[in-house]
Amino acid sequence: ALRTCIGSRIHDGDIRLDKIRLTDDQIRNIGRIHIVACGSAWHAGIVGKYVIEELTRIPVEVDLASEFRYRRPILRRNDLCITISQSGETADTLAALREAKANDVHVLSIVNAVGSSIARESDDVLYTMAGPEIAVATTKGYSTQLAVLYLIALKFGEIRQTIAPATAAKLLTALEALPDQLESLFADEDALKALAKQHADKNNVFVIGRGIDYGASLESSLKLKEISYVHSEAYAAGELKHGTISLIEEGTLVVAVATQDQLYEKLVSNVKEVKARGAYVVAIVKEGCTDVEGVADKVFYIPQTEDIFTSTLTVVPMQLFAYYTAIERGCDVDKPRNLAKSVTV
Ligand code: F1P
Repeated sequence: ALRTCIGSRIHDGDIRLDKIRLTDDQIRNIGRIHIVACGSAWHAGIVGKYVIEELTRIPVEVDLASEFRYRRPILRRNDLCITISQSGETADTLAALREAKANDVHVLSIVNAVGSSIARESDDVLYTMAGPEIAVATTKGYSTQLAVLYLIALKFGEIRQTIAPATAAKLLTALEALPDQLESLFADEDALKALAKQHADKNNVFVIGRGIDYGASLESSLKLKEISYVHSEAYAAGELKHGTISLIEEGTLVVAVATQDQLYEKLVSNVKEVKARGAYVVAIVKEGCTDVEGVADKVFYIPQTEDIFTSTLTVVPMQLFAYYTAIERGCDVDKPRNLAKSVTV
């Protein structure tokens, strides 16, 4: 799915965002972007905020659709609203879209279901092309939503000249490498299965990260809740000392995501803090960051990529971990309790 989503949009080094109606002038004049979504799509939006702000310098707000629609958001004509929805039928996201349109704001939607309500009512649609057989708990839907957000950020960055051509070319190459890199992560499947078996009785899991890694932590944590019914919380690692650290005790499982070069050392200090309180720490880092081996109990490596694209890779070990934890705990991963494929009311 990721290969189709990315590959079909890049031709000879140029990104084709299908036939979006936003003109280059409109893109240059965007004042603010509002990303609005629910669940995993909202988590994709949080990562998207970091990437879009980094590459385009457009300020981005990310809202839960269920909050946005009721809070009289401040919307201006040169703003852009990006809604994200796999099903294209989520009631709150649809209502948020209508709120944006009622304020004359252009709506660009990232949707999987062709012809869905959100797709039909949006000014522009970019399809994720993840296929019709989507699971209730999103996995490839999330990866492809991220990919479309990266493509938007790169394209807008080129148009607004906030990224140099050489940087854009380097990022494009990294983007095109992601599908193969994602596939390579399945080499760790057995190790993740064993880890899930070892920790299947844990009822509290914390996932910590900084920056983009915090965004990926939110999605990783949600997968554990959705399919394995394990209470799990994601925290921006810098928040630990503001109270959360009290929850860490002997044997608490903490997953530390540390893929951002500039934040890596800080995250390693956080790992030391939770280790000192007895946590069992699983670290997810980029290849080559081997010094964490002496600090964490278990380390998983993701291939080298640009810092802004790591979330595509870091969630995969956590999705597999959630999957095997669910199986160990006897949960039906295909029919998570109380969860609907699309929330239309
Ligand atoms: C949003 C969402 C999904 C979740 C579940 C319930 O759906 O929260 O992320 O996995 O299916 O709905 P959508 O707007 O992306 O279709």
